[in-house]
Amino acid sequence: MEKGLVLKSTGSHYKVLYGEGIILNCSVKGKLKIRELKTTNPVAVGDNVLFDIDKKTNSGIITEVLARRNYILRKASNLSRQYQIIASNIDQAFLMITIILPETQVEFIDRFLITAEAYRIPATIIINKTDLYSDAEVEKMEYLESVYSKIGYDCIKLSLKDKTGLDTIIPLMKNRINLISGNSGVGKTTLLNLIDPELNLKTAEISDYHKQGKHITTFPEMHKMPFGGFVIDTPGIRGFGVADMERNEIYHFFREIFKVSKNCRFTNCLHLDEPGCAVRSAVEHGEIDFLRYRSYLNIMEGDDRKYR
Ligand SMILES: Nc1nc2c(ncn2[C@@H]2O[C@H](COP(=O)(O)OP(=O)(O)OP(=O)(O)O)[C@@H](O)[C@H]2O)c(=O)[nH]1
Ligand SMILES: [Mg+2]
Ligand SMILES: [Zn+2]
Repeated sequence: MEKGLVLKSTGSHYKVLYGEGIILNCSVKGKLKIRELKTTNPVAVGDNVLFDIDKKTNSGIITEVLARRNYILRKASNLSRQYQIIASNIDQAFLMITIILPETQVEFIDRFLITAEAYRIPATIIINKTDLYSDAEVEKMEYLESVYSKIGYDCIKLSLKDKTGLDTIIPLMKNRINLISGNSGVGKTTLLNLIDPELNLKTAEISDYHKQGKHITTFPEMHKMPFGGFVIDTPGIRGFGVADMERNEIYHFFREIFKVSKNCRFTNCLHLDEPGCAVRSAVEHGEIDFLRYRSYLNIMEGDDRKYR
């Protein structure tokens, strides 16, 4: 029996790294030791697994997934209670956003951040394609930067075209397991190719007509970095169905809302229209940003059909 790290999962086949950098194709046969969580993918990128080597076919058979330190989940579909694990055992999550081409929605950012917050994964925002922005777009970028840095999320500005900002990101990624997420077309894979040109991963221009990415990366995949550590490139997602969260705990993961909520009149206040709500009053006084509060209301409404 060997122990390895899952680099890629297509749902039926897995790429596993073990020993002194050997990569082996693996599959799952028979019954896997099942965990408590109901997921559509029992083996995810980032999992540590035990496997047997089949000498005849030179492939592996995964027999057990070792306990996960953490994971990032999405709802598999609107109706089901099933979850999909995007990746596990992550040290740090980067959310790559763009102001235009494509335009990242604030609510998408917040859905990602609260998911990371719920699983205690430190999150950093990367704002890419700064070379494209007009004055108005720079203003919007700076607004978002001020909103998120005020509540404690680092924002790094990047232009992969001009190759500026990389020197800030690389030291943060060094010797860690990093996840990069974001809408299709923001430049996630382009970043990996710039860090390590030998990867030579597929990228594509965004569509002229829809101004959206073309969903080029189709499976999450972990890549070893030349400076030490790993980066998990993920398929662009349209949105994030908030997974595995009770309605009355959603506000716990909006840092600034949670902080102020201690002053609400009722301890079970949901910050909707209760009297004596300190959160609403902070929004009215501009201490909590209205866009963040709006994301909170939308998530509470539970309409996440457009966020998958
Ligand atoms: N102008 C400009 N274009 C960029 C920049 N970064 C990436 N691009 C372009 O954006 C397009 C999409 O980049 P990808 O790296 O394929 O995007 P992705 O996020 O991996 O997209 P998916 O795999 O579909 O999720 C490519 O044509 C890149 O060349 C940038 O900083 N400036
Ligand atoms: Mg990609
Ligand atoms: Zn309240």
